[in-house]
Amino acid sequence: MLLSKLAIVDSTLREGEQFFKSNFSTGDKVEIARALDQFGVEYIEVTSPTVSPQSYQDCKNLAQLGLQAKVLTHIRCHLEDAKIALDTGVDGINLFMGTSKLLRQFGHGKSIDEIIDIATEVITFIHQQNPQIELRFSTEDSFRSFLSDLLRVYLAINKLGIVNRFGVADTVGIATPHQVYQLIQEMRQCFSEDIEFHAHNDTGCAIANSFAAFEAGATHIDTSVLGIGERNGITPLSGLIARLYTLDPETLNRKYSLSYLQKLNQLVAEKIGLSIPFDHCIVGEAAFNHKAGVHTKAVLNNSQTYEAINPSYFDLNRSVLINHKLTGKNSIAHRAHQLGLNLETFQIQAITQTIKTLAEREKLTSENVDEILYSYKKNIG
Ligand code: HCA
Ligand code: CU
Repeated sequence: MLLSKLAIVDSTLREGEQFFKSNFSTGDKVEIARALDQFGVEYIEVTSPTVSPQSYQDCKNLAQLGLQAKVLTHIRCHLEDAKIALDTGVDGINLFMGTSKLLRQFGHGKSIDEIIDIATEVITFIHQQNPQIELRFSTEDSFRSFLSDLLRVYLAINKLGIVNRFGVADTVGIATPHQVYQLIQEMRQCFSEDIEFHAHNDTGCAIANSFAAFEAGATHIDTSVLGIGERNGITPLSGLIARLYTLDPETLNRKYSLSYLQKLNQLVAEKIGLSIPFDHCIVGEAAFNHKAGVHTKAVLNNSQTYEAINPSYFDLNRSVLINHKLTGKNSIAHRAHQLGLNLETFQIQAITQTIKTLAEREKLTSENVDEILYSYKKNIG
């Protein structure tokens, strides 16, 4: 699968609404949708209009914003839901239905044959009402479903010749990258329609699983900003972007406004009342900090030595930290040079030793380091 052809289905406004801290107002939804559009995701998935009268209004409103991104809504595979969704003017409808034994027994209570019958009825109805609408059918809890059941459902629906894409959902975040690769590859061999993948992050594999899906031929990957969603969420947009960056930064940069990623994350973080996690890919506070002397020396010579991702694509800066006991003479010399201080090697060595000794005893700031450098120069000068 080519990176240029991959589409991101961002579900911050659907799966993200299921996050325990989310409570987006109409205004929040519009702001987030516009920000996602500015970043350049291809699709924006929004909460089902059947949830409440306000969700219905919001869905309609978002569909009419005139965004570049296609607006999708996500509904149960029910005729009643489909009628309401059709009324909102969305570009596409994402249908889903559980196929695992657990969901069939304790969720909707339907057999595989009944699932096929209902899906056929709903899909045919939607197509009759609006042949232009983009349709996706997804099996919920795909990785705890029998492969034979999944293929039976996909192939029966595919015969209708209506659905644009089939979805695979790792609903409880249980799949491994290997399993994801195998399932998508199997599907790829059975039909040529697009394939969407939705990964939960319960075992920390959401980004790796999404990438495995892409490698096996998935055409659409679901994300949410900061990964927000049910429990601990789904594939975070920044994580997917980081993973894809390593393939081909230039293509990625042409597809998306990478320099807007930080603002988009900040906006969503603000709306849910949390800060961006320090270790979040690209936009977390720690992402571009270099510390140990061995690292800082090499990074100052060539940043690629210890960076898979160049922060400048994202309008971010790297920090080379020198105010600690792990610091080294090369980084101190670099800082002295930046400050316009001309010091001999033996002097730099002495200053480095002073900084290391002091840092063992107390917390030093970068300003402290600069003061030490200035005062050394003054005393000897
Ligand atoms: C959920 C549904 C879903 C649907 C994914 C999809 C999941 O349990 O809330 O439509 O592809 O994780 O299975 O988000
Ligand atoms: Cu989900």
